[in-house]
Amino acid sequence: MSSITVQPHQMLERILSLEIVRVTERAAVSAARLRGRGNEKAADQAAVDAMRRELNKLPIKGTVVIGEGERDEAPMLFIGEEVGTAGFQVDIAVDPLEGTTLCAKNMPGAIATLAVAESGTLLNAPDVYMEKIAIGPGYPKGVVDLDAPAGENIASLAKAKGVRPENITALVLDRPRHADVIVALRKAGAAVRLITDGDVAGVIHTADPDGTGIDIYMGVGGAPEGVLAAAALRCIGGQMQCRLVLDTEEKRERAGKMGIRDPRKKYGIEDMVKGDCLFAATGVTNGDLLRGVRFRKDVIETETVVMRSVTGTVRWIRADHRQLEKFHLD
Ligand code: VTB
Repeated sequence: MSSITVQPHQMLERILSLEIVRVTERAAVSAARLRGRGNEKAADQAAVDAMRRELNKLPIKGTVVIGEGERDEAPMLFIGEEVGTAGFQVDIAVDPLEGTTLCAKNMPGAIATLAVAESGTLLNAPDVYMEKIAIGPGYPKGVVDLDAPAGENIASLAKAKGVRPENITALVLDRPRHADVIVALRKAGAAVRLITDGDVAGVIHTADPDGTGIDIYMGVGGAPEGVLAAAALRCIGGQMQCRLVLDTEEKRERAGKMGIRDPRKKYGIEDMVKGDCLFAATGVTNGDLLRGVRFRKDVIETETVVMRSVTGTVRWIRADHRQLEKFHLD
């Protein structure tokens, strides 16, 4: 007889790692119907509705800690909303449509994503900006630092990788606020790849530099997206440091209400995701990470990545959905 006993909550967690795939799949299909229609709100709402419906079928007692906004302003999947039928208590971070603009313009990189973790272990981040730096696995701890100049980070990353700075590529959101950092990165010799949106996938790209060509992610993006990306890196490895941008009294107060005592705190992955977690993302539009939803005559195809931190397993799931009537109800 095997001496290994699997606790009920561990078993549930294993089962959930496949169950949450359905959740992001359905959100992605609903959003994908609205690709290229120029209506960000409608696409987002479709993804939110589908994700909520699917989350409410899961055997969990889930609390949304990263969601679509505060209770008053967001009709669904608001922070504090309870989802699921009952059972093991979990924190849930959702971004039903990460890259609403990408979807509305039918540009690459929109995804439907979520993370699940044991109750009380995900950072309750307000919807503010967050400074971020991330690299993939296999480097000594502390090789890059959020507070070091961009040039220094590139030099030490190149050294650790055993290449010249010219062989390092940094991914940065294309925003005016990043003008200085882009200049500094190029001055240090690095190539800069710019994205218009989608820094959850952007951070994940650093985990596979050979496949994606991205060695490092740097810049200021959304805090909710930061927590989701941290959950992914917790599963696949890598380093990430972040700091909330709490530059007004109002934001500091909001953060305070969410339990944030030190507004200048530098968060590592383990500070944002304190325990084991699951992460899933399904492609909405085609992207480097995931293929977008394809509507064929009799089949809807989806592609999903699902990760589990306990084992570090990463599954790539291509699904053919045949009961189209079900999907047409969305
Ligand atoms: C990023 C990006 C997101 O928000 O987090 C960005 O990854 C940050 O906000 O896809 P700004 O757009 O204000 O710069 C998104 O673009 C989505 O809202």
